[in-house]
Amino acid sequence: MTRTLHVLNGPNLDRLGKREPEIYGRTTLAEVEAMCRAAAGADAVVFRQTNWEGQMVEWIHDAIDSDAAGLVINPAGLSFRSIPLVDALRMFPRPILELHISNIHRRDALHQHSLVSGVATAVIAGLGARGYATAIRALQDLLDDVAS
Ligand code: DHK
Repeated sequence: MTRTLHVLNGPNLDRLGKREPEIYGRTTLAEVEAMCRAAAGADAVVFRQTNWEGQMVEWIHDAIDSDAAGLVINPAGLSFRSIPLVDALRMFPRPILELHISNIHRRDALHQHSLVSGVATAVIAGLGARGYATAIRALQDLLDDVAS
């Protein structure tokens, strides 16, 4: 059976490629999506980005209701303040890979404490855009472990 992995991206990630390239690099979100699909291989990928907290919550509900096999989420700025996002993720019954392009632990105090990390299965930060492919492969490894 084909597994479906959801890759959700939060506020301002639609600006990747031109947004603070010294922090986020020059890879665009379209290129990130292509990387995710290539890394996923036979697994299907639902790839989404929103600047709206409520939309992100709705997409997590959709991942739950559509029986998504796993979730990669870059919550971006929502990481540090969104209780609704944390509450929604707590309902997701499968592995959650939290991803940050930058190493948030080396950044200013505002960007260091992710609330999402408290509900994520694992966290990847600081690998740049290639971290998305790493996250997809890590998610697949976790799912393969559960299946075997
Ligand atoms: C992206 C953002 O937009 C910031 O709010 C986070 C994250 C870091 C990233 O590195 O992908 O702090």
